[in-house]
Amino acid sequence: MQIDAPDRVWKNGTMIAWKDATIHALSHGLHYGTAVFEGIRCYDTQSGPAVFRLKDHMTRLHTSAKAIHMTIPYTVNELCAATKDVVKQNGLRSCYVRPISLFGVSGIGVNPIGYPVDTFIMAFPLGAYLGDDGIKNGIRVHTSSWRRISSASVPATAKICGNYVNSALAVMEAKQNGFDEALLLNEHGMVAEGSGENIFAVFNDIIATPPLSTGILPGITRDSVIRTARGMGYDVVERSLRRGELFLADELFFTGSAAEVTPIRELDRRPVGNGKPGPVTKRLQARFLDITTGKDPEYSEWLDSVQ
Ligand code: PPE
Repeated sequence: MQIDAPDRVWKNGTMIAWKDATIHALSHGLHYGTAVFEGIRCYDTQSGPAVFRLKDHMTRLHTSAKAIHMTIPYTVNELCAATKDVVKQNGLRSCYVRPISLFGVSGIGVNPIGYPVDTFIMAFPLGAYLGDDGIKNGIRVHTSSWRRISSASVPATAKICGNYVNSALAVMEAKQNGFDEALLLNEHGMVAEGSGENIFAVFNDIIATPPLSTGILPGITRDSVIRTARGMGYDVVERSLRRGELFLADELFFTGSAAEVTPIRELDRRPVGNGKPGPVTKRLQARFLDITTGKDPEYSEWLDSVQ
């Protein structure tokens, strides 16, 4: 996915030029995947740009770091302030924010304890992650031959860069097979998540999504959708789902900071429902858009104004 490079990037407390936002080739995070990141959206609202659930994302960055024994030398509040600064200094209104912290250079070897930690925060405009047609009409998904990495091997529920080789393999396979996105099952064959999204299924107006114990990323969009759907009167259950059950669902959709609420119109060459985004998905998608763009006062605390 192409992006337009902004002017400035935040690195370890100072603003630098985009072209200088580089890392050394011997960085531990590059060699061994020992880095953690976030994906956050900032929306254009009536009161200026506002970042969606910024504090929750930065808290998750810290939690992910803890899982790999990394101490980010900036507090959650400092990272939130830095994010707003990056958005402001680049004159952005609606954009995607990508913070990343990695173990840098010290020597060679797998153990990074005592290595320096570098933190970058980038922000740039980003359209619909799964395409304009995808967010409107739904996407075509296939079940990956790759299983979601197990929490028995790595902290799979943390947003660790190395974990994403699993996602990259799955999405490459999906694209090569002519699909838009992959769905991964976990090591026990239960439905887990997309390469960069959580999944929801609708059965007779009951909304189901795999529990965190499946080994999925605890998505902030997932949490937002669960809470708003319950507030709208829907029954939302977190329960294990089998692949076969998904073919019986009336509706399926993905959630993610990048993907937002994206309908799934086809799974493994079977139409979902009538092959068009269903009413529940459309209601939740519209509600999510209202909330993120500041048109819904009920969840205004989820928006952090950049001004
Ligand atoms: N599962 C995975 C594996 C995942 O990467 C994401 C976010 C989610 C679920 C949804 O989590 P949340 O964003 O908190 O609702 N994926 C990020 C990275 C996408 C990318 O291409 O990079 C994102 O959406 O920002």
